[in-house]
Amino acid sequence: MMRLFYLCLVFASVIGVLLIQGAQGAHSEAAPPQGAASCGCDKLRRDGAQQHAEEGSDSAAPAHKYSEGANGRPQGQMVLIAGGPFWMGTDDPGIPPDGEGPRRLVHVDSFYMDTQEVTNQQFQSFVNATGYITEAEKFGDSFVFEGILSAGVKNQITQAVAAAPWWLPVKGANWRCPNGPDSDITDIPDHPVLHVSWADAGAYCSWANGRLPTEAEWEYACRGGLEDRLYPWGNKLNPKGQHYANLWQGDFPNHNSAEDGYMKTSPVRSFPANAFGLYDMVGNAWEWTADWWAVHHTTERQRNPTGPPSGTDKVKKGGSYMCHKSYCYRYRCAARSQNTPDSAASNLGFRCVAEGKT
Ligand SMILES: *[C@@H]1O[C@H](CO)[C@@H](O)[C@H](O)[C@H]1NC(C)=O
Ligand SMILES: [Ca+2]
Ligand SMILES: [Ca+2]
Repeated sequence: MMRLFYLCLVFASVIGVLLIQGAQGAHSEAAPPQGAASCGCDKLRRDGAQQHAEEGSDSAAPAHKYSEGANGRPQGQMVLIAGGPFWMGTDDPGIPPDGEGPRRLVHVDSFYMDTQEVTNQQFQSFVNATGYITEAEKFGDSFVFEGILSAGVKNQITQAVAAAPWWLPVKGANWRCPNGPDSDITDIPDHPVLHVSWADAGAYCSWANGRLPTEAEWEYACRGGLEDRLYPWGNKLNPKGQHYANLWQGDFPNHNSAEDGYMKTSPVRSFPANAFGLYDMVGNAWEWTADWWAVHHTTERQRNPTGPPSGTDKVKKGGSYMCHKSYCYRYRCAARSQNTPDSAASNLGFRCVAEGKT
């Protein structure tokens, strides 16, 4: 415990500032009014993000490297998701510029899926076994929601992202220190791992004999067999007054009433599973998918679609504990958002899938 905490504090000596290049770039046009993109951290771009994207071979490397010697999955549980056709997307989009529509018929083959978001403890097992170093650790910083930073850390940061001022670039924030350098994961082993880039997530899944889900697989799984419903459990956000996901209640970003019991992330499986036995498909942490981002989709019937062949951003699904309807109505199965693959933040995690029976 002491050692882990020490590791976090080593980085705390200097709280730095990231220059956010291109924060007003291509995303702005796609973003809905009143900063609706905000809690999705899609305004966040690393300095030189473009350069990174072009070094494609770099980010692909870890997956291969760590797939060797993979020896079964730690702790986690997968369920078989029986394949079939489903209606992907919606003709009644909550956030039209996100490309939630049109509603289109898609078939996915059977696959196994983690019932839960990958946890800190699971990621620790991976790192213990492989010595993997995440991109945020290499960069030396990551984005943390200001509402979960300590005053000490917050006071030393002078620059935020203009379009989303509640995101602060924090030196020393990474999966081991998710709320900033004076935090650590010792007390939250069963919370979703955060501050993992797309390549980090892929490396973990590969090590665990899996891969990231396609957006179609993820959405099929989210819907849990229900047709034309907003959420994994139906159309009412809080059936019988119960909370079914870790979201934001109150006035974002200033007041989080935590009516659902959690100000930040919750332990995985804290809310009811959907009909497929999957927990936290919406809320808690956003989840990376394998697909590149695009907002125009064919209406032709598709089988196992994998998204566009290339792009600059990856699709993430499900929303997070920071999502409130007023700013980020993205805790719906059809909703989607995007980040550059090298992004990392205090509300972004993942789960893995594996090939199903053939
Ligand atoms: C990782 O390694 C550390 C140090 O050997 C050990 O204390 C810890 O229990 C390991 N964690 C997991 C999840 O394997
Ligand atoms: Ca909450
Ligand atoms: Ca989630």
